[in-house]
Amino acid sequence: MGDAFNDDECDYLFKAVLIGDSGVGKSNLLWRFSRNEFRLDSKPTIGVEFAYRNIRVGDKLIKAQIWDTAGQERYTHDSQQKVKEEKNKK
Ligand SMILES: Nc1nc2c(ncn2[C@@H]2O[C@H](COP(=O)(O)OP(=O)(O)O)[C@@H](O)[C@H]2O)c(=O)[nH]1
Ligand SMILES: [Mg+2]
Repeated sequence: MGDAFNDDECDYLFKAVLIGDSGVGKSNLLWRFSRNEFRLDSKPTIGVEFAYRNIRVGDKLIKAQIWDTAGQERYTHDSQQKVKEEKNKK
């Protein structure tokens, strides 16, 4: 979905993390946003997953990188680690 362009070409890169209790619809929100899909039988997210969507606003190219986390407490540490790792990359 959205226009195809790579990291170097985009004017802005936005990173957002979805957090919330398990089963509230975070993964479906992300699927709808990135692929325009809805899943009735979605499985719990393990750890962290992410998706991109490229959006053109006026003459600016925006890359939205959305992180989806698992709501369960036992994955919280993993999620925080992944987010930290990703932050350090840029
Ligand atoms: N009817 C309805 N069901 C939804 C909606 N969003 C999510 N669900 C359902 O709620 C359940 C949990 O959704 P999921 O996206 O996996 O939640 P997550 O655990 O927060 O990622 C799934 O069975 C989805 O199909 C919605 O807007 N409407
Ligand atoms: Mg999920």
